[in-house]
Amino acid sequence: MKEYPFVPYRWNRHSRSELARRAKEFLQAMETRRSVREFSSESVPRELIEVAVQTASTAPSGANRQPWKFVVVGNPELKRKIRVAAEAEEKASYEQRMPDEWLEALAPLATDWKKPFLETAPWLVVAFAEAYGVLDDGSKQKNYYVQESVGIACGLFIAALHQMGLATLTHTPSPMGFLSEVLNRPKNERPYILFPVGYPAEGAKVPVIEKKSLEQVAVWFD
Ligand code: IYR
Repeated sequence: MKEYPFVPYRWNRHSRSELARRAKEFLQAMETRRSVREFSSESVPRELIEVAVQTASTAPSGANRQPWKFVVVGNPELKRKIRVAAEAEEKASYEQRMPDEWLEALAPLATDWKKPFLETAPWLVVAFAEAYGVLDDGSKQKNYYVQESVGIACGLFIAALHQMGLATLTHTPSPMGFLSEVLNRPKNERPYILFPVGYPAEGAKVPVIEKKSLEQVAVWFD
């Protein structure tokens, strides 16, 4: 059997009080995050998006395959193309495909098929999931737990953006196949989530909605 190298795991031990302080500090920071649908057109340095993608890419993944690709679009013509294609799909969804039950569920968010943020936000970051890997010789390599892995990476991406003070939205135009075409992605990559990224617009509003309480989301056997 081949032996693979291991190194000691480096981590910091904190006192009980410091653990509690850090835990609450992070919770409080994340509690202020909201999905934003009104963006400022103010530019955002590319380096900040790079850091967010690097943070996302620290995510654990099945067999460490890191089956994600973050396609970052700042080009105005490409953003317009994406908006036009997304709105065409969304119009058909809202007006024909989504059942009443779904439309009612979305009512508190006041969303509709119009997606101006796809042009206003300085960056669109499209996360793609690699259904399988492609090796240098062109052969396919199996990936594992792709949905879970990319979901975790996207969660870290959202947290990174929020932590640095930028806003985003987990936008999932449906169906998303047009993103593969517009962005010229290979067959093994499937569009997963489209994130507009930028500063919130001056006076941006968000719907009044609530997160479930700890009691609602946790079950204990201690
Ligand atoms: N993709 C549509 C509809 C939509 C669906 C869900 I579920 C949401 O939480 C929000 C919107 C849109 O982006 O408008």
